[in-house]
Amino acid sequence: MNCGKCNPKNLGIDFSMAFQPIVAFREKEIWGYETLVRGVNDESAAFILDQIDESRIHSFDQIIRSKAIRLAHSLQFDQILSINFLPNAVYNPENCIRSTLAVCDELGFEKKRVMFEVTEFEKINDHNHLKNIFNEYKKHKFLTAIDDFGAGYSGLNLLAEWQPDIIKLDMKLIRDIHSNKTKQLIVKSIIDICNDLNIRIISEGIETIEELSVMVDFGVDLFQGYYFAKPLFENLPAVSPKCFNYPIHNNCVDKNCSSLKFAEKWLSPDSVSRTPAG
Ligand SMILES: [Ca+2]
Repeated sequence: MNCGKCNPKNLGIDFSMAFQPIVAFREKEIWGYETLVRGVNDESAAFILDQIDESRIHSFDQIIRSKAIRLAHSLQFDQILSINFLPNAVYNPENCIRSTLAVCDELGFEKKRVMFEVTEFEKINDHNHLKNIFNEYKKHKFLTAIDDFGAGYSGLNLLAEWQPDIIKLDMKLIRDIHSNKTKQLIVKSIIDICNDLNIRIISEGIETIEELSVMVDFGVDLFQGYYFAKPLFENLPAVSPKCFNYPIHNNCVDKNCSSLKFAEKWLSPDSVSRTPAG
């Protein structure tokens, strides 16, 4: 049944995808890949998104999903595939998921490996609409995530009404967190809430070992960011095994430094015996 809102065959714009790894730090392995929209010649996401007006948003959202799943299938990885979706592009949650289900069925792509990240949720006034979409996804065993958590105004309101599987902490909260006590307190509180609600956290935008070590010290295990790998066009970026080495603060004199505490933990007998990622 087509509600008439989308016509994926006539989008009129071609685009592709880049992949960025999400790592499980303690396990020293790649947990999943987020797909990011790119032009067919690796132009930025903005280059494509600027061409998507209101009339094409429904079709665009449909194509993103099937394109991401088809590309992931051709790259033959078996981790999580994370897809950004536009809640305002979903007209009817039940109908709009059908082509995604069809692609999964056609390729034998397990639904539990697909995670949907909701973007721009601060612009969504209709939380009921989003809850309906998420409920529909959960029904089909897809994973759900709130993206950029902490960046908007409605994150906590949304969380009070609906709990996803994953929260992706916004990179602005992570940037220089090692030298910003206020950010540490805010992030720690969010982590405590998520622990109580049984929600896993992905810390986005990790760029330095100092940022990483604070977040590891806070008990976070899933990470994404340039520290590990930049997105790669139509391919899977490698993550250097060096990224999983414990951080050393050569010049640090602070005995309570989170990096030092982390290093001690990291050197405990059961953590050093793990196999590094290839
Ligand atoms: Ca995202």
